[in-house]
Amino acid sequence: MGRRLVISDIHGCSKTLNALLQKINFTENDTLYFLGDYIDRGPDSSGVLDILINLKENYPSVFPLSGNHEYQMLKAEKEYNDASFYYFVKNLARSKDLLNKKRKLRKKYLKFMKSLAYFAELDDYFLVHAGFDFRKKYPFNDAVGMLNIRTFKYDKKKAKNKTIIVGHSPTYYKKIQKQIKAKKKIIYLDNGCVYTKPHRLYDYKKLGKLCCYNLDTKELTCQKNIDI
Ligand SMILES: [Mn+2]
Repeated sequence: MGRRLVISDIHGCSKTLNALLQKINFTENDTLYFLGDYIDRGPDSSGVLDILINLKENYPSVFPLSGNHEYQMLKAEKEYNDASFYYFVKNLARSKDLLNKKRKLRKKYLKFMKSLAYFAELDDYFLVHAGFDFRKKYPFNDAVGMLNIRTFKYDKKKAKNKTIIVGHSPTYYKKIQKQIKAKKKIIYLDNGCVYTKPHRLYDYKKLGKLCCYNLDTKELTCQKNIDI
């Protein structure tokens, strides 16, 4: 039996992702889930998408989910005019490398981002970028909630008593370990790999790693950021 592995927010850190894939020794026998937020902030959004597109093409057991950054990029591409779209990508998202010479999203990235599911349900887990707003009648149809919610209350019935693995909210390394050890029903896996410098909200010394969680052995393997 292969492993079931989950990797959270990569944010343009392609070297760090490659190093983590090496470290976990990913093979075709493994099932690998990604929790979204592949692009923006870091230096190489296109490089991260290239890795994921390549993985997905070569391994049927790789499942990338959408994050709020992919969702926002698609929304901007659809709704903004040319000038404001370029401003958004260059200055706000900071992922100009996703564009072609005409300042449009490159087709392969557009196609990939459009293909992303919002959550995955396994026998014993739900995987989702941010979480579920269980106050809603249909939390699994609520894209905005699944991609953006910060804290949410676990609902045993709606979650079918399954453990929920989320990214999105930078979580200190020790806290990630604690949640796993305590067998929490919600596990925040994002150690904010792009936060490698002093930050107004976070203690960056407790962040800066890209983590991979093994859903069966509960083992956590992390790679320190090597992109920035
Ligand atoms: Mn996010």
